Amino acid sequence: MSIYVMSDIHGCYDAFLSMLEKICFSDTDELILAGDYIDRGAQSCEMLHWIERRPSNVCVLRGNHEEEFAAYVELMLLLNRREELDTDFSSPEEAEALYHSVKYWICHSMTPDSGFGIFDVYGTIESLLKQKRITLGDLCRWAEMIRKMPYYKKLDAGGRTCIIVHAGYSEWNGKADESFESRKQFYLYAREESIRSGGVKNGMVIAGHTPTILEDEFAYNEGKVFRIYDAKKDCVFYNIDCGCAFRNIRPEARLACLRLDDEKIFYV
Ligand SMILES: [Mn+2]
Repeated sequence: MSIYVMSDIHGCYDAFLSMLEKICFSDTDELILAGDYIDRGAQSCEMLHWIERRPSNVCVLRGNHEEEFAAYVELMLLLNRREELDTDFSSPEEAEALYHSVKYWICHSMTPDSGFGIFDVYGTIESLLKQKRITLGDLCRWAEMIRKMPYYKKLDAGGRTCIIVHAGYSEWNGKADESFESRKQFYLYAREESIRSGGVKNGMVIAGHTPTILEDEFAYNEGKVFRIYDAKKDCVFYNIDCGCAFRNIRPEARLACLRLDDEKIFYV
């Protein structure tokens, strides 16, 4: 009976399945996934289907890529309503037509600084529509599933208060960090601020979001899990995003899994 944590699978469904096999994940174990299941890798659809049918001992947290996916679906629904397009929720063709209307709308009526200028940045929705023939009904169901994903999970790990979150966590009231508008933003987007401004007293923060293959980032660790202890805060910080979606261009990139019980790390 163990607790495992993974993050930033980014459409690497095969690697994810290999990891479950490697750790011999069973019904008596618990798995916490710290977000970013989609985009970059080729198997976003497989990940969405797996999450939808996940067993009850798997906890799925929200990543910035899920948050953005749900916002894109919201944008499609907004245009569908506003222009009275009356898209059939069970038709792949009509979902694709709506997608192109949104793209056109974005290009022609929105200015980049209006804040709406971005849509389907990674082309994930487009490939789901074209290659997997998904419908607007599927997209809405997944957006709904995302809205139910919590931002973080708190548990006790060997006497430490352990927070698992996509990017960063701070205990302080108000803003976690000056450069973030809200706490939600910090949970989803913090990078080195996660360690600089975040943390839990007598605790542990396990996050992903910033691949440890990026030389310019604080958490750079040649594609291995990054761990640092801050004595002042008495907090252990983990970055477990080892950049698996970059495997084709970076041989050191891989998927990592942390077993909380003994802090053992597995790689595939
Ligand atoms: Mn992320």
